[in-house]
Amino acid sequence: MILNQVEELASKAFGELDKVTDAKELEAWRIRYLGRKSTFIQILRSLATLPLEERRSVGARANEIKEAFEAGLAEKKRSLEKQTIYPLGIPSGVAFGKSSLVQLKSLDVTLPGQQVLLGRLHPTTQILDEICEIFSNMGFQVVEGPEVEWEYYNFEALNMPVDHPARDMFATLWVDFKTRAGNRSMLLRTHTSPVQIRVMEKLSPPIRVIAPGRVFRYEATDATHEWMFYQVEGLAVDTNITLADLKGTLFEFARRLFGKDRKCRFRCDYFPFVEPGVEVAIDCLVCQGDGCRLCSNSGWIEILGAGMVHPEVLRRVNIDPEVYSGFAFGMGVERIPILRYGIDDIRLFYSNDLRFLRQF
Ligand code: FA5
Repeated sequence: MILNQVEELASKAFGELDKVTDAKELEAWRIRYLGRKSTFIQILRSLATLPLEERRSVGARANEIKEAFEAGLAEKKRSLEKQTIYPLGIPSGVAFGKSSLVQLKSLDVTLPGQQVLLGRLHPTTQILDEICEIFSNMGFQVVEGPEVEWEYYNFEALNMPVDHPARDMFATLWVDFKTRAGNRSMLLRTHTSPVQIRVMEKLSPPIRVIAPGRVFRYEATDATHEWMFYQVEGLAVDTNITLADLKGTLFEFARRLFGKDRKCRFRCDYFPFVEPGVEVAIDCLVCQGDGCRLCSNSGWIEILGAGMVHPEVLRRVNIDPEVYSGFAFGMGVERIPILRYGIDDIRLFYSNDLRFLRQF
């Protein structure tokens, strides 16, 4: 008799639980079936007065039903929470399915959104893009060469045979690699000039290229010297190319990059693969030419080496120096943002300090 009453109550309760649609209705259901004064709990309490046999069988079933009520209550609570409507916006960490979104009745669009942090290009990449654009607009084509290079391209083809003292200008990181072909050695290129040779081997004049890329030197670092840095090589070969073309090209480049007010200095320099050779420097922005740690108190920062391609270099790649002439330059890329923004140490570029990198 009591057992029938309990079963009827249970099927009624589960039917009602299915129809519950919000937290308020759920609480009312809990009080109706699990509250202290509810019929079901009263029945549970009255079991104590039943004879032992009946108490055992009815008691076991009634406890099963009570556990099922509690599990159903918890499950319903969870499913209602997933569909909660947030009148003041969606708190962070709450994931919404499509159906839940449809149920959103109001959303406060005036609340501040979550900030999305964007990555940015490294300052070196930014300046490389700018340099390439300036030279592209002057009619230069952008090419690339390998970072691990043959000794031949890095030195010999550039007029620096073994034991040439000028090799000391380029402290070299050698790659321990012997080829089956014999004794040819490899190295991490010390400058981008080997790309000149690779280009002239493949193309015939007129040639106008720039070659950006990383270079490596086995040397101590300081405020203006890194062991790994970027260079942009430039090469133009044609009939009647003169030093005036080199000067005009580089002055125009400096004007476009730094503005017309920056001073630009041309001085003689020596590189075995050009004749004559020059060095170009820009007045130091940190001290405005007065002298500081960055410019080693000279007031100038050297940004590139350049010159007229040596006839011997042209001959080696089967370009007749009696017919053609050319100019070449190689600039240090990091020195440019150093000058433009007054950065006082090149080592900041590759030390991965976000406080520095985020400023660009
Ligand atoms: C060269 O590397 C020559 N290949 C340049 C050249 C090309 C001359 C074509 C003639 C014709 P140099 O070692 O001076 O030259 O380097 C060129 C530029 O790279 C320098 O002016 C400087 O801006 C930059 N540079 C040189 N060494 C370092 C270094 N350790 N760290 C950062 N930048 C450097």
